[in-house]
Amino acid sequence: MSQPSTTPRPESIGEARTAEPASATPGVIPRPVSLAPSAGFFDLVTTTSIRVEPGTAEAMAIGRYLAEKLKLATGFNLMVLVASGAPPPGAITLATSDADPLLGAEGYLLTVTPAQVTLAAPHPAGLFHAVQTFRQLLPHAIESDSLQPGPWRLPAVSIRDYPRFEWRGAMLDVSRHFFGVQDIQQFIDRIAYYKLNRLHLHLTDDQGWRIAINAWPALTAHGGSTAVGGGPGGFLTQADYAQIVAYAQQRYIVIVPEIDMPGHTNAALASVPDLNCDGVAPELYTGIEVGFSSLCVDKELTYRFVDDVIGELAALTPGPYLHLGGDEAHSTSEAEYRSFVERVQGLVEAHGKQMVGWEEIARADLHPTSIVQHWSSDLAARAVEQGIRVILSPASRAYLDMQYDSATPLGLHWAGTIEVRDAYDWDPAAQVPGIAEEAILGIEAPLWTETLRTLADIDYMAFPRLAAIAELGWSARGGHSWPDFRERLASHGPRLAAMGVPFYRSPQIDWK
Ligand code: NGO
Repeated sequence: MSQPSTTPRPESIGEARTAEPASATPGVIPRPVSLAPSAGFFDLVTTTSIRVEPGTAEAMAIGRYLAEKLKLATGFNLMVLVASGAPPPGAITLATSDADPLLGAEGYLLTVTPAQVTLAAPHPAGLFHAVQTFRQLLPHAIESDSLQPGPWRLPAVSIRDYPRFEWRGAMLDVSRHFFGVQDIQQFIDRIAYYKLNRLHLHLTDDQGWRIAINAWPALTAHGGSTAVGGGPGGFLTQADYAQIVAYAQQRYIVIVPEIDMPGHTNAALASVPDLNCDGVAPELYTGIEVGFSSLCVDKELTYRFVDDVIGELAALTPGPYLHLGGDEAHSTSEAEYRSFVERVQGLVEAHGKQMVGWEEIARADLHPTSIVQHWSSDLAARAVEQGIRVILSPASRAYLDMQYDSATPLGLHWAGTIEVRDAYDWDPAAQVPGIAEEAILGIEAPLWTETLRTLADIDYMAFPRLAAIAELGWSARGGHSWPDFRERLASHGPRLAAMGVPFYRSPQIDWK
């Protein structure tokens, strides 16, 4: 699936400051770059057709996806057909030809008139995002998976939209507690609704190794057999992983797999005795301390192991990124840590991928194509000095595992508590001294799962904060406004409820 990587900066289009008055913005999240309401409504009815231009298989797939989504609540079997020429009244048209190339890899136009709807984008990813906006213009009951009464009416509107940042991600830790294919797919659907385009999977940690590696079967056979608190654990087969990748691809989301190293490796060390410097495997670990484990960085076997793991994962991963973790390697000396990261960088590149790592990797000599992920210090600014781009995941704003307040039954609070406004009301370009807009590849919200066991737990911690992070990643800086976001978010309460998301009903929002 094509996913061009260049996104125009708002300045190049000159619309960054076309802020609408708050009251004129329907409840679309992330807030579109520009939105002009006009008179009247479009009625979605049984005879509405979805028309796709000839020769665009991806647009056809998006048309079918839209029809399937709309069918559940409306019961309509909308026709999806290939057609050219002027659309008849009552049609929804998906078009990629002649769309303004300045909209970039993910931008789109959405025009709703009483007679028809047009979704236009130079690339299919933009059409997919336009579909999410279209859903958000319909009544909230459209998100239900059972038949609802309707009517299905959208306000006439003209939207021009494209993202501020190229990387808009969420991270899910499937190591501390294991989450399987179904849960991950549900999470993918939720994040796609808010136009995120990266899902970072934290696949390994001290408590569990969750991805099958054919050359080292003990990793999952033993290392995947438990979890925090001593539960049964679990792991993804390579077929499971491929299924997740394909599901994400259909939703224009790139999977970013992470194998955390050299620290956070107790599950591997417990599974393969030879990976330990003394050849003795430790016990499996089910607590939540960090920083005690390390691969044996002086052993050649370590690099054969890393090369095998990276090689198998790279072969399964169409996206360009491979995350090697690199955080909290407190049991590895500074010199050893640096030489380890530099050597692994070469292995990742030898398998045709770009290395991503937590901010600690900025201590090593990095290539300009490597990517550093900020989470709690100013280390990433060092990488920027080396010409490297940064993903921002400031723990005090973007960590979805932090409690909302001291009464939140789940989560941690080492980085403070994060209410919805804390998650929303910050500017990425002003967050870390030395990391300005140009150095920021994007934003990502990590969800660590030491205290989370079920999809309902994930939903409760992620929503609504992930909607706030999504808006920071997508929407123009000039349109940032807490009062405006707060109002739009209120209208997402019934939407999330219709999807079956047991979200946190923050007292900061007057939920509808
Ligand atoms: C830290 C740590 C993780 C924890 C998480 C909990 C990073 C990058 N390493 O973030 O192992 O799970 O905090 O909030």
